[in-house]
Amino acid sequence: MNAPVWNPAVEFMEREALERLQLANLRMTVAQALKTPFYQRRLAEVGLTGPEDLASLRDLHHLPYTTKDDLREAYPYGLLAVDREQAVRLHTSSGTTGMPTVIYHTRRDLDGWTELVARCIAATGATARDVFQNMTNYGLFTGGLGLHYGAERVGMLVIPASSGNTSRQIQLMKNFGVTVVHATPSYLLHLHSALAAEGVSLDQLRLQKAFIGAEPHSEQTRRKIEELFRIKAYNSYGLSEMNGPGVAFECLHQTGLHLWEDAYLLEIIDPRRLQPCAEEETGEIVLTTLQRQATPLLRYRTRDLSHLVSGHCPCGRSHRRLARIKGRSDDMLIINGVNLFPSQIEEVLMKTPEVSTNYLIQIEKRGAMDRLAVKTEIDARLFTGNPRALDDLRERISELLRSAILVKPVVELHEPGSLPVSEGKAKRVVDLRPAF
Ligand code: DLL
Repeated sequence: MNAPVWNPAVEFMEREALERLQLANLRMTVAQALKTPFYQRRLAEVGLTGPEDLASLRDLHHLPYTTKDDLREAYPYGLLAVDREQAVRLHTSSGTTGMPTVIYHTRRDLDGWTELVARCIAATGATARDVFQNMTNYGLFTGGLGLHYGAERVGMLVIPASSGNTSRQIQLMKNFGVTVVHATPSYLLHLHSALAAEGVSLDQLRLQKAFIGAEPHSEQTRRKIEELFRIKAYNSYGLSEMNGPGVAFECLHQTGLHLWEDAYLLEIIDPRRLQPCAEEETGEIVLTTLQRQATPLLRYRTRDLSHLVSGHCPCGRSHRRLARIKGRSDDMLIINGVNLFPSQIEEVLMKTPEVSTNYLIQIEKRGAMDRLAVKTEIDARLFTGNPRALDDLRERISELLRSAILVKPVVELHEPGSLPVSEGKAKRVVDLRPAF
């Protein structure tokens, strides 16, 4: 063992024992799911009458998938598997892309979630000696309360700052000697660009670590955050349907995100054929809850794309690792017939030294053709009145993008602070093409 750890018995469990535990928990989950009319119907359709029909983990493939649309249809109470009195909290999705979805928790569910988040935090080496500022929204969004209770369980001094009010965030960090923060990567980049205006230098802060997640970001963005703040930034993956944060997290070694396999059964499938992907092949993450009472979910299709990292992590944990999320199967862009992901554009931008911290991708229809514009803020010092230098930079970025995504975009260079900023998840793509 070469790592700080919260629950060694589970985190270093031998694979065989872990799989036995998964099977027992899967059976419990199916029994629990059968308490909802939704799953009674779904499981009857595939001829499954009870948990005893699952002889091994391989039988998972007989279970039906669950989709976001299923959750929407079951809204508000259709997937509640316990008596209303046993549920003590609910979280809903924002509903910005349609009807909201809801997840209920019993006391035991909340305790289990808190333990998972505590595990994640401890795996990065954070301890009760740390002062932790949680910069994500407290409320229905799971990043606020999820991290909050996990951090308290670790024993950190928690500052529940919530999102927004950048000037206050910076003052809190400075006044309380904050050592660890939690935020979306886009917000942290924004916060860095606000430090100077607040008259605060890095030397006045005690920051050592950031937990970043809730939105796709590239390795280059992580490095940029690490360099700008001179800290370590750990990737955190989760989704409201699987509690929220605490599903998968990087440990000290930053070699992929350990997915807690005692709590979630992981599959990676080809989203078209609905068949398992080969080892290390990129596909859609499908998750089954293994410990939840109030809202058990079977084979939930996350739409998130990733692949498994092969080999063993030096930390010694037996829980497998997901590679950084590449994007969502539904945020793939098709530009004049070429498929690409916004993350490919971000990767190029963030390794271009002149580019600062904010960018926006805009797509429009021009006649029959799609027009891709990449708007990016650059270092203020480059606006020297020499248009030639800016033209060269614009052309260089455009060419770098063309070789990465096979489409040559129109690149626009903007001064820092001129593109819209979000306090939570960044909205990086504006698609103005008419919907058919
Ligand atoms: O974003 C939960 C969360 C809060 C995770 C705080 C991490 C930190 P939702 O609002 O339901 O829940 O959004 C979930 O966000 O399906 C992914 O598409 C995306 N996402 C979350 N974490 C990452 C990440 C929370 N580390 C959706 N990298 C997921 C890339 C991420 N995408």
